[in-house]
Amino acid sequence: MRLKMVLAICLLACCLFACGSLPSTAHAQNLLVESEQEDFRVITFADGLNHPWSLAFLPNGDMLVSERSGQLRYIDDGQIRPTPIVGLPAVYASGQGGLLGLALHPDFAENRWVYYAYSEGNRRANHTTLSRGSLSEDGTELRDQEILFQVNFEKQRGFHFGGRILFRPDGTLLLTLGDGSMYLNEAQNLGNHLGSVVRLNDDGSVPFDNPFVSARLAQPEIYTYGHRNVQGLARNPATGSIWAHEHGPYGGDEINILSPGRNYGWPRITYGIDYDGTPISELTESDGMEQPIWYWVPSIAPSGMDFYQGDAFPGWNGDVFVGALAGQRLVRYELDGDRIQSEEVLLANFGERIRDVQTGPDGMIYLLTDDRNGRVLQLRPAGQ
Ligand SMILES: [Ca+2]
Repeated sequence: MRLKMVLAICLLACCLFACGSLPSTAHAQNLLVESEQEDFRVITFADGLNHPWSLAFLPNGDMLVSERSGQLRYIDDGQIRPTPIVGLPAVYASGQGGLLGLALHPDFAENRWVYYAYSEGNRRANHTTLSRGSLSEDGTELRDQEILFQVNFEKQRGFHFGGRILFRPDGTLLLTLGDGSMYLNEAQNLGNHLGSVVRLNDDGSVPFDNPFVSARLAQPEIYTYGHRNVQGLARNPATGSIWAHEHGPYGGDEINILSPGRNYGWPRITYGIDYDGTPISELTESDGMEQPIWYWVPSIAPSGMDFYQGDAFPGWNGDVFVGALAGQRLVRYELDGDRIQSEEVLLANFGERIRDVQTGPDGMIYLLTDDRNGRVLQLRPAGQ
């Protein structure tokens, strides 16, 4: 990126922070960014969303967006329908909890199934749940709701729910979970689902080939464990590997490649320390525990991840993009198979917490910003 562009973005960002009363549609509208491989514009595609969390594209190009406060919104040509989709259950919307990840069934065009993760319960007893409902043809209602999975541990307070959902080519799905924050040691306990990623059939039943189906005292849904709070999940199309990133404590956010039955170490090994400065573990590695393929010190608080494949940005094909909340950036990694070769920080002076990253059917990249007046941003080639 040329220096003058950096300066221009810094100046814009400074102005925006100074002018905090600007309506969100005014800020960073149609910003031009020059970067290593592609020059692009950042367009406000839709705004007025209450802490949007997850974005899913329908086959017709329309979008569904979850709002953490519990609404599921339908976006039609950049217009958010004023009435949220009806039929969703009550969610426990507090702290990091609420309506979280979305995914469409691979056969959505036939069965209209929308899968969604959320926290339910109350301050003293809550857990992550996965449900599905069938979206009416007019997109106004979710029908035939079914609860497919619930974490078997009632935790307190609104932290570390995970909440990303990914369908694999074999028709099963993965759901990421968190350690519940006050229960970090439970991430090593296979007797409950805290701190794990679970694998389910599309109807919520347990796949026969899950790694712990025959293990005594282990929950059969568990696919991987030893995670802290996983909020990014995507499949590398070049290798078929499943990538997941998770929030560390103070430092030590990680990207891991998920392999069935493996232990990713939290809290026994970590590259982070606790928020009060005390060590969580002296160890960064240990036998029988997987190493991350990438970690961030200091933390960026990663959320959302997608591998880019599309025609709009040929220079980015095969790259993986990661959003960041506290780090307020979009990060791009160039890969060789499952190895990260280089990192480029994008939108670093943009002043937005990024919650989700998705490639659209049009090849544009879409981001959700985490804010009370959250937006859908579109990254489009500079010349368009
Ligand atoms: Ca780890």
